[in-house]
Amino acid sequence: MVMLVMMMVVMVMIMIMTVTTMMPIYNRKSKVQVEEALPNQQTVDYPSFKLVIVGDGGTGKTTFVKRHLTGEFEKKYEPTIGVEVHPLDFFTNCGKIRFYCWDTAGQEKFGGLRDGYYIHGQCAIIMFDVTARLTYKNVPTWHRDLCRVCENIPIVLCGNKVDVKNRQVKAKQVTFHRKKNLQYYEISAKSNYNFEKPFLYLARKLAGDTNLHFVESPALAPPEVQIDLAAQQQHEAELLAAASQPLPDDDDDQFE
Ligand SMILES: Nc1nc2c(ncn2[C@@H]2O[C@H](COP(=O)(O)OP(=O)(O)OP(=O)(O)O)[C@@H](O)[C@H]2O)c(=O)[nH]1
Ligand SMILES: [Mg+2]
Repeated sequence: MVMLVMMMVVMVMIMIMTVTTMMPIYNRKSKVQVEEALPNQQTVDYPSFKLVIVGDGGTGKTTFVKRHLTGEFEKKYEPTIGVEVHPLDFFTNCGKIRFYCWDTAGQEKFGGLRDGYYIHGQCAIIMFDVTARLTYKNVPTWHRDLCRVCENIPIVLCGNKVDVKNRQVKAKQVTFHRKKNLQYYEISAKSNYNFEKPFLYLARKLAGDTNLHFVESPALAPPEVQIDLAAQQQHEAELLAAASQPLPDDDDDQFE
């Protein structure tokens, strides 16, 4: 009898351990992080993920995040100090999903914790500015630092400000994502161009469902500028054509 009870206890313990292990590990980590970062915010009962946004100062990270959140375009450049966490909700055919966007400081002097902000990151956006070459040149460093802390997370590379006519980084010159197996999108926070694409890509990866789609558009701030769609389509076509070309050996070093 005693043996039977003991066996039952062991079995129940094994069952509890199995269920706990099978719970989405991402969510558990995320909840702890959220509670630490946002002590006064309620956590939600639908899937939520920590999204780390990195990239040089001035590339448009804060502007991008705020399109969704406040409907306000930050015209004056105010460098982020440390990190700001913004919860962004999206509606998918599989239900609601929340990204806790950790909008980090790009400027070294305002970086503070830096690596500390990446811990338990579940997905990431690396942003550069197509009008400033140096910001693309620095992408490998952001990627390396991020991957040291967060191994094997889905990452999107975003080239922002494609609304600007005189861009310095041409679409076909962007090759880093191909080397590191990242997704790349050309975006313009100012015109809302491709705003949803990075989030959709990450949501699909995190859900493991390539058919996941958004069923409702998030409320966005009205576009500040109209993008020249014809010109942009040309850039996208060049990007596509470049993708079928062999990768240059060390173009990141040569890119000036
Ligand atoms: N033309 C254009 N300007 C943009 C766009 N996105 C952001 N900007 C401008 O770029 C400047 C920097 O934007 P921020 O969003 O503060 O940059 P950040 O990456 O958060 O900078 P740090 O907080 O220092 O890391 C601001 O003056 C924005 O108005 C865009 O899509 N197009
Ligand atoms: Mg910022």
